[in-house]
Amino acid sequence: MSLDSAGNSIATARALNTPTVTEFVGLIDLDDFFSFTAPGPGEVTARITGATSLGVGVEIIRDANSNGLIDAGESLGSTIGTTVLNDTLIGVVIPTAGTYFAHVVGKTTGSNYTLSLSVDGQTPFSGTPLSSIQPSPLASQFRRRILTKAVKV
Ligand SMILES: [Ca+2]
Ligand SMILES: [Ca+2]
Repeated sequence: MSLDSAGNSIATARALNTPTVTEFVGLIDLDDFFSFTAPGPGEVTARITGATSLGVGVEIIRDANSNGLIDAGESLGSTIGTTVLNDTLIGVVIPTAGTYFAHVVGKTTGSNYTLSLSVDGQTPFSGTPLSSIQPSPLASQFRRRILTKAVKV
């Protein structure tokens, strides 16, 4: 049994709640998928450090049609195929708030790696909960109801 903590597809992506994660890719597990939430439009930096073999790359994915597959145009930026040890992916444009995926790809020569993600230099994983940035439809309905009541009274 594998101790793989990050699934091999969008559907089994591991939700990141910290800006860095350390994992392994290699012959027994060539893909790791992580999901993260962007609070709004911006640019993502994805840095690989700690790799001990060449070819550990990362791509940022937006599953725009939510079908769990990486369709044409859904890879927003990639260092997959890199020949640089510990390559960094810079300036990946995030068009809108939402869930995005970081897909780490390894080679048959196994390697540990640490993935560090940031959005516009800010970490999306700490501070104010991202969900509070955009009020939910229920919350605004509730607010409208209170306002209506206040006007009537
Ligand atoms: Ca995996
Ligand atoms: Ca898709």
